[in-house]
Amino acid sequence: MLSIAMKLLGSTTSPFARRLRIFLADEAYEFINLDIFAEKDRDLLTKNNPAQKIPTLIDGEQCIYDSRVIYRYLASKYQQTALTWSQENLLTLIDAANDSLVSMLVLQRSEIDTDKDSLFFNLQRERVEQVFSALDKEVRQGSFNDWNYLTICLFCLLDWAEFRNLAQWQHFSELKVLHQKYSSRAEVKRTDPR
Ligand SMILES: N[C@@H](CCC(=O)N[C@@H](CS)C(=O)NCC(=O)O)C(=O)O
Repeated sequence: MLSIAMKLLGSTTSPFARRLRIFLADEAYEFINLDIFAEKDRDLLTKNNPAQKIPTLIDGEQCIYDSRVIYRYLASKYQQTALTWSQENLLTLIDAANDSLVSMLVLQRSEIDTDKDSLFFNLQRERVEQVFSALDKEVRQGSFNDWNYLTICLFCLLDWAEFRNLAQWQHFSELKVLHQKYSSRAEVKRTDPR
């Protein structure tokens, strides 16, 4: 029986999809680039994930939603060690900033002025700044010394925030060094959304 190839539903611009595309750089899988706001692609997305979010992984009969769960699935499939609790917390920080910035982008696309001084926008800006500050300290303390999934996630957040011009992190010197250090990797360049 032919085995069904692994497929990742994503988009070339999604930072959540990019982390998995980089992680899967040396694996055999098909990347399906969706325009998630276009009707045809939306149908395919909804059929596979009623939450209508990317990334979504299809591995044979198994469909997995959410980058965090997809990573757990892949780490188990490729027999990689699970994230430690500290790494899980760092991933929560990265995801919190990423989610806030995705919300801000969708609001901007809904023609809402996100520069306004109002509670929702202020909360997102404050969260993102606090997360960047905490991550900058963690980089200094060595938590991101290896090019592993966690570092990939941080890189994708920083690079996407810059690409979409959603938040400034360049004044954090450790984040800046980390971003520069990994920008020239082949799998990073291959997945550059610009
Ligand atoms: N927690 C999710 C977040 C994924 C996410 O927010 N993806 C965005 C694209 S970058 C999305 O699908 N947005 C669709 C929408 O908000 O309607 C994960 O880690 O996979």
